[in-house]
Amino acid sequence: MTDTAALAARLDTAAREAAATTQLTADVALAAPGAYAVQRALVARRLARGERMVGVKMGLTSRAKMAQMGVDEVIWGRLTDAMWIPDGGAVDTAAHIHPRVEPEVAFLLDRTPVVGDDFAACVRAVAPALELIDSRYADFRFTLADVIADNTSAAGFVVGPWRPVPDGLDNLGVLLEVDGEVVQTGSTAAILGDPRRAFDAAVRLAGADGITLAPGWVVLAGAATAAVPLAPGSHVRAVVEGLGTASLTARGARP
Ligand code: 0L1
Ligand code: MG
Repeated sequence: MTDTAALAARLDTAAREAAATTQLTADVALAAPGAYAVQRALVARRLARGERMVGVKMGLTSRAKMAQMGVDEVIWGRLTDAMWIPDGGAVDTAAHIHPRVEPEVAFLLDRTPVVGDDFAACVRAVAPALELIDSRYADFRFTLADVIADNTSAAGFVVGPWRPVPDGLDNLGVLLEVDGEVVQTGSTAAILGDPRRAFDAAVRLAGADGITLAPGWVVLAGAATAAVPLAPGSHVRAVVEGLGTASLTARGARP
């Protein structure tokens, strides 16, 4: 039988000590339902330490990432207040194993949605965002079950200024800049064809796991480009056409 609590403790320790662990699936048979149970137990440990849930994130939302993992369904993870980095704030790279950043779009919920609810009726605002991901597995290598258990690599997120949702969200240009240089370009179309679909997926998948999405919560829709490593001393900015920017600085001496 899978020892969910022990697997969650192993991932929690890896995150807290910024020391990679081996893939859980190297030791136990794990499929998606069991992996989500580990994720639940993992985040429960954070909540027991005083953190609180502030939203959910969608992962593997681009065709490229899905193909890389050999799946055709998105995955999701839990966001807590301790993961929320103020816009323009600092991240301690030494507190992470091999952090990466990716540009995203964030939604602010106005009310609790149920499956089939209309996006416009449930979402109060949209913002440019950055997600900080950090796999707790060595070499950033994992199976689908491993990454689900690891809270889909969630480590932190930045939300830029909220603004009312514009009419078209499905093809906004996205830039990821490091130290003022554009290192990735993309489009919000890379997020499930339209980031609003990430909202539907969040309602469906988190709801199936018993999560009630609450007013004021954030839904991180997914990445619009590949993630890039976060180097100490660097300044990273996401620019989303018509929405604005979100940024962070990585603390630490430049290599
Ligand atoms: O947010 C994401 O799309 C990450 C999902 C997990 C895969 C990865 O860590 O790249
Ligand atoms: Mg992401």
